[in-house]
Amino acid sequence: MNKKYTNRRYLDALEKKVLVFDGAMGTSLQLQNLTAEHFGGEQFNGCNDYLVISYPEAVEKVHRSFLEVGVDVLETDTFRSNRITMKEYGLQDRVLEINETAARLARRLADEYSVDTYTRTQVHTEHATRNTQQRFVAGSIGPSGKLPSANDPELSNVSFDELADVFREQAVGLIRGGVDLLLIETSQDILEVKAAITGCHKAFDETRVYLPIQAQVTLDTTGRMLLGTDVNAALAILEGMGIDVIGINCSTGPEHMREPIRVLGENSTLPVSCIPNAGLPLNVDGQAVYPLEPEPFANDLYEFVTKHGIRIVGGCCGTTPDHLRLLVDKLRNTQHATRPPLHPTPQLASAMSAISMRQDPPPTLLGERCNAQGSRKFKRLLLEEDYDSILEIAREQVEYGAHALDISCAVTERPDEAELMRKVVKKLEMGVDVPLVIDTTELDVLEVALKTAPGRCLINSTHLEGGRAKADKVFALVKAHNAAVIVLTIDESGMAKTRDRKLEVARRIYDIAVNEHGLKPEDLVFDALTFTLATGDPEFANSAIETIEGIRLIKQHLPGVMASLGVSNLSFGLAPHARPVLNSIMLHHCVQAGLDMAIINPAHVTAYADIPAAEKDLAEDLLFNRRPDALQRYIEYYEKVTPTTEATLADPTEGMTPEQRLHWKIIHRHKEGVEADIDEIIGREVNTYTGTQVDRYTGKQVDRYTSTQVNTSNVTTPDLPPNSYLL
Ligand code: THG
Repeated sequence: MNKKYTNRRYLDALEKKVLVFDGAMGTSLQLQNLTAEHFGGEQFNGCNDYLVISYPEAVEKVHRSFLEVGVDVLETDTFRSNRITMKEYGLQDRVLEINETAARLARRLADEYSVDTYTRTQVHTEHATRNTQQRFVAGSIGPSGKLPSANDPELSNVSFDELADVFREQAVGLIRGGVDLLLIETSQDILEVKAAITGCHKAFDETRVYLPIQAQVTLDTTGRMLLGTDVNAALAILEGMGIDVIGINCSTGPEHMREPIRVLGENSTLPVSCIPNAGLPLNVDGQAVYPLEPEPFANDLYEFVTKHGIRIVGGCCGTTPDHLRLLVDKLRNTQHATRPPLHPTPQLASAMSAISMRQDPPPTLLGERCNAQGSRKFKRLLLEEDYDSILEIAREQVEYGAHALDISCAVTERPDEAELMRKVVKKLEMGVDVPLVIDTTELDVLEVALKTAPGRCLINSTHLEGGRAKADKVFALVKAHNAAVIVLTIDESGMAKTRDRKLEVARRIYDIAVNEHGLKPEDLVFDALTFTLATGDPEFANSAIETIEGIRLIKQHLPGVMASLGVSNLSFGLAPHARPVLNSIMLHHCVQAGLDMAIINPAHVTAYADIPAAEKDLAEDLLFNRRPDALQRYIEYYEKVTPTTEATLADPTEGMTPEQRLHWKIIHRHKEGVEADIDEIIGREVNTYTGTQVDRYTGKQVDRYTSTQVNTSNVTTPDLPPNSYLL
């Protein structure tokens, strides 16, 4: 579905040339040595945004200084003109007026200069060429000063809806004043960016004026936003939110933006903008001084355009008309680098970082233990509201290899699932660096989760059991919040049991989601569902086969979509120690058929190659319904095997030497503790003089011939195919 724009002049111009934004407003106003009188009195002193009302000449002067050097886009002087920030000056009820006034001012000047080039050409040359430079106005929307995803009670005491409404109001003022685009900039908290985008969309619906949105985050010198979000995560979270340009601005000079700009240039399907400061500020007598000269500033941005395909550049704090003049001159007649069309792999994101939804090798493991219906322990902790211990379960899942975490807070004892979900999501988003899978059947719970999670979530799940009304609501939420969604193959006549029915239901839901709601096939993850094989009910004896083949059909016939499965359902009812092998074997065959994701306890996943042949045969007999007594034989086998206790399951590397442990972690892809193991191994420096090793941490001498020595012959390499984890 193509977006409809009331005014797409900015986007059209962007197709033709690199666009240059103006330079600093704040530092340029400072140079004018304005007094309290200019600001309209002591109570507004220092409120740059109020100048558009109290002394617009000052703002006009800055705008003109940049138009004169040839920039394409003016930013309105409204960076702080939202209700929350303006409250500091008691101006919270004049937000609409300030934004509209600022936008009108910039609009008038931009229009004046749009024809100016033409007139001057006529005056100064004999053969006037029509060379009109269009000038645009970007409505500047800076942060509110709140940090909705932080833990700080004061800074985060604002809801997503409140924030969205604050930005809606500002956007309405800017739209009324005639801006060409809305610019969300200098964002510190990715959740606030989502709220701001949501607010802009609301403003479009309210004014019936639909404009492009450019969203820019601010990264520190380490490449992260204030609360830790890196640029890959920002891209994954924002790209599908209905914005038109993504970029970075402020905080550093261009030199520190090189790496994130390369990442955006290579991975963003949207045009990318880059608006740096004139270097990192120096503190000179308590004043911020921006030291980067025009030449290196313009050179770096020129490189970003020609090397990384950046389409929009400009200047933030400390940049002067001289910086912008040089930039405009350097970019005259310069084309941005083009790149082959991107086929990005779909991503999920935590608040910090992004992961591919298709892990290589597959599958993406969605840890199942944070589920009040699937774990007695989690349920107890939830009822006790022991969020620290819940975080521990989550971390443990991640340590065992979970790439994302399935979260379900439905408990019959409590009516407030939404509030429990909000608290768990908030705790986990800041406590574990993996994306969240929101497992709920309730729309209100889903909405709360999406408004609390800074990351890009996967929703679990929707289906057509009660018709399509509810699925329509879920897809609308998916679209509005740029989530991905698991879709179960269930329709009005129940859970699809055969491979063909599974495909049929999947096709129908695909059509609704993609063709009617405008979701991308990559946003959909089909769950072909499986029944337990533990009942021995002949009706379900082929259900694993139908599920495996259903996955194959769905992946074949619906290009772009992914497939997931709640694997443990298969072994419900079997003795706990009999379940992991059956689950692991099922997982292997599903992955062969095209499964991308598995909801499973990662601690219980065993690589196919590590399962003894006898157990493999027993499990496959049952899975593929190869003999009538398969279930009985499977159960009997595990009755004879002593159950492994949870304690030993809890640490499969217990008792291993550091080398064995490292090897185990590498083949099982557990990155946690790998560095410590390596340090421990290489840390035993060999003292050549005495011929003994000294442990780097304890300083103790280690006998070379005890079991703790480096002895690679201890490490056996199982016979595994390349890239093998589960295959
Ligand atoms: N598809 C999708 N989502 C799902 C499922 C699915 N979500 C829920 C479930 N199925 C997957 N999650 C679990 C979680 C736990 C168990 C099974 C599936 C489980 N728990 C043990 C039990 O109940 O016996 C352990 C109980 C305990 O520790 O107290 O088996 O299919 N999309």
